[in-house]
Amino acid sequence: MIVVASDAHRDHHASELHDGDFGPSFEGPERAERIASALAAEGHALVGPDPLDLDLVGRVHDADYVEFLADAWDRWTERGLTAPMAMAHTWPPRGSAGRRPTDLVGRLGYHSFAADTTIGAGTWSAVSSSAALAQSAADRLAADGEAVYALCRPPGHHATTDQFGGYCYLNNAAVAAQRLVDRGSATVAVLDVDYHHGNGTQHIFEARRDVFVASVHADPIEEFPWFSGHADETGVDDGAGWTLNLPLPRGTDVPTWMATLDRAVDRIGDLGVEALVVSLGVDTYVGDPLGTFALDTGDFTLAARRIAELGLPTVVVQEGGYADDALGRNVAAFLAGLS
Ligand code: OKP
Ligand code: ZN
Repeated sequence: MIVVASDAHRDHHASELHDGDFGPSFEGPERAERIASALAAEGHALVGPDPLDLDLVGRVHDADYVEFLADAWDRWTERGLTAPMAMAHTWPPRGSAGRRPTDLVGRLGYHSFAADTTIGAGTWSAVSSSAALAQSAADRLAADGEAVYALCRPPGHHATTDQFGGYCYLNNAAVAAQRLVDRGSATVAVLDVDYHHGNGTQHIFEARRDVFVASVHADPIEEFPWFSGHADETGVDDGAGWTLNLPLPRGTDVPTWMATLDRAVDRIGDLGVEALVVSLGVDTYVGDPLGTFALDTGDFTLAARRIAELGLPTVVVQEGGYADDALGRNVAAFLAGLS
C-alpha cells in the first residue's frame, strides 16, 4: 500500500499538562518514527506529500484560525515570551460574549479547548505537513482508487473549525474527506475508530449532508474529550442523521468493541456513500497508556477486514496511539487487513 509520510513532524515536540503534571507530550516524534520503520520493513512504499492547498484547509477550518496557527509561535516570541511552548491559561466562561481577544495569550484561549496541547517553534511546519499528507492521500485515491495510508503526525480529529486541543491543530481526516468531495465524491463517510471521540470532525461536518461521521469511542461522560460524542448527538440542521456516535464504557471488551464497529460499518453500507476516510487511532490497544480498551494486534487486522468488506475507496489517516513499542505492528496489522 502507498504510505504518504514526511519528516517535517520531527520538529514538533509539544508539552502537555497531564493530570496536574507539566511534561513532554505523550504525542511525540517517536510515534511516527516507529510507524514509518515498521511499514517500510513490511514492504509498503513511502512517498512524500504535495504542498498543502490552503484553500482546501479553508473549507474545513476558519481562515482566521489557520492564520493564527501559522503565526502563533512568531507572535509568542515577538511578545517577549521566552517559555519554549505557547499555551493558553484562560478559556471562555460559559455564556461569555465570545469576543475575540487581540492579545496573543487571550487568543490562545479563544482558539483552544485543552491544556494538553501547546505550540512550539516547529509546530506549524509539522501541522501543515500533516494536513498535506492527508490531502495527498486523498488525491492519490481519487486518481486510481487504491487505498492509501497517511502517516499524519500530529493527529487531527479533535481540531474543530477554529480550536486546537487533544494534540490536534488541523483536522487531517476532514481535509481528506473534503478533498474527496472536491474531487467528485458526492458523499463520503469518516469512520473514527480512535479510543477518543473525534469531536473536531463531528463539529466540522455536523450540519452537512455530504460527509457522514461515525465514531466508536470511550463514553465522554467519563473520558476525554468530555463534552461531545454522546449517542444523542446525531447531526444538526441539514446534517440531521448524518452523525453517528457509539460511545462505550471504559474497559469495554473486544467482542463488544467489534460488535459496535459492525454497527458503524453497517450504517455506512446502508447510506451508500462513495468513499471512506478512516480515522485510525490505535489507542484502543490493550497496552495503551491513555486507553482502557483491550484490542490486541491481531484485532486491528480483523477490524480492517470488516471495514474492507464495504468495498469503498478508502483513505486511512493516522490519529492516536501511544504505546510506542507496539505502534508499528498495530498499524501494520490494520493495513494488512485492509488489502
Ligand atoms: C488524542 B487522540 C491526558 C489528558 C488530555 C487527552 C488525550 C488526547 C488524545 N494528558 N489528553 O484522540 O489520540
Ligand atoms: Zn485518541
